[in-house]
Amino acid sequence: MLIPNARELLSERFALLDEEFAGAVIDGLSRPQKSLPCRFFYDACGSALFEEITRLPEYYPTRTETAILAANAAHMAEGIPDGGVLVEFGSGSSLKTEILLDELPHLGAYVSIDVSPSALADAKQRLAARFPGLDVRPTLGNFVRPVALPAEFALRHKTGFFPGSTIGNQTPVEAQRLLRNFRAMLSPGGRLIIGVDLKKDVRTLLLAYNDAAGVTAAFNLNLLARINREIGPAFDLDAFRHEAIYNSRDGRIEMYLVSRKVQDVTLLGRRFHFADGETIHTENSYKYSLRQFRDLARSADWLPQRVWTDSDQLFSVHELISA
Ligand code: AVJ
Repeated sequence: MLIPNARELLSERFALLDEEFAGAVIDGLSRPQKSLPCRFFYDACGSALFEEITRLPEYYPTRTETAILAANAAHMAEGIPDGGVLVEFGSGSSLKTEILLDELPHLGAYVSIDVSPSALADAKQRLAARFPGLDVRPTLGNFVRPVALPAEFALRHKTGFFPGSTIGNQTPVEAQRLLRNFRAMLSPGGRLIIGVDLKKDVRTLLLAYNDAAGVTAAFNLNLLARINREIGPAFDLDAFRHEAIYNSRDGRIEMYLVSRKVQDVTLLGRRFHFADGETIHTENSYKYSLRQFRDLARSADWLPQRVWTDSDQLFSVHELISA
């Protein structure tokens, strides 16, 4: 007998809803350890909450990386030849990119890759005003899959830019695959400037993901709010709480939504049972030592070159070249 999977059922019966999101939610909630993919954090509401996180006193990564870029942009730009192409994976608002672009008056083109058409359009407009003459090529795509670059850039020298420690959301195996994809997209030759959050004292890490103002909690709970908005009213947000712990064995922050009571949640005609204290795993954020990340890069056929950090060794920006 043929049993259609959740995705097939959903796409036939609920043609109007975002089947990728709904399918992933049903899949994730059906597992013994319930989980939801962290890429779904970033709807309009979640993106605004993340912007707020980046300005929190406890959340050191964004301001530290921005300072590292500002202090070293001229050196980072050294490896980009005149007429070269800068390719950013998950470019969002392209704010950090401006720091590099300031040092690249002879850049051939800037290819911004993002899943959000509105973010791509807004960034292009702002960059066009600030860098007249810059050739901006917004490209719609998800960086976890290889994205086709404009054919005319096939033989041009390409430098990838992947700031924000977004690589930290991937398991080491996934991160290795992603780095290999980047290498293929940037060939022949190719260079990558990548931001990576560093291992550090557990207290600093925990505070960054358990802020006093509760913005990270709101960001995490927005996943349930988004399900309610886009798939159907299912979750009582007051019946779940945010939790972030540090798993020192795997070197990662883990975020969860914890059920505050025994409850059943019904979504698209399916019932999901929650025990009191049962968790939905929503995000991993891996932290690397300099050495660990350089080893990971080598395992993906990159050659680690320079690395820039802040004086407190909170965050790192690595320069890799294709092996
Ligand atoms: C955007 C993946 C780098 O892991 O620190 C911030 C996301 N989650 N607070 C991170 C996030 C909770 C962030 N990254």
